[in-house]
Amino acid sequence: MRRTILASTFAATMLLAGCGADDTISTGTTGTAASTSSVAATTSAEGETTAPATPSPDAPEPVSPTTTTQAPPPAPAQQADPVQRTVDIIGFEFEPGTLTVPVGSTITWVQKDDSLHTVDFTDGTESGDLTQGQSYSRTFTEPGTYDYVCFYHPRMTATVIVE
Ligand SMILES: [Cu+2]
Repeated sequence: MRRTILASTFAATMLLAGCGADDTISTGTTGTAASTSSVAATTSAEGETTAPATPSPDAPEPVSPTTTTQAPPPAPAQQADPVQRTVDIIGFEFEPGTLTVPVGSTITWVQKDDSLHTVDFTDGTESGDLTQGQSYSRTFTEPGTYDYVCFYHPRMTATVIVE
């Protein structure tokens, strides 16, 4: 292609040169240069199609200056603070029927019925007779489930859960 252009241009130049006109020869030379430049530009554009730059995948990891810091020792099992709770004995029921408290808590039963009631635990702890207005307290120092019943009214059952 390029050689053909040059050859034909050369031939044309020679033909024009044969005419003996200097101006014509100069024009032919300029045309040849333009064609060559155009071909060179195209080749250069194709050669510059290089792969796009990719970001570096191996970025350095941040270095922590406090790698020697030790974790604090594990805190001892956190026990909830003991509380004071009240259970009403009213309407031939313990209210609430189930009460959950932390270890060390104290529960007070308040007898509000016009009848005799007791708080008798299955572990043997008993309140004795409670008349209206009397109360009975027990402190629970060990976790567990404490069922109790009224001595006079076996249907009156309830539970204390100590955690
Ligand atoms: Cu009772």
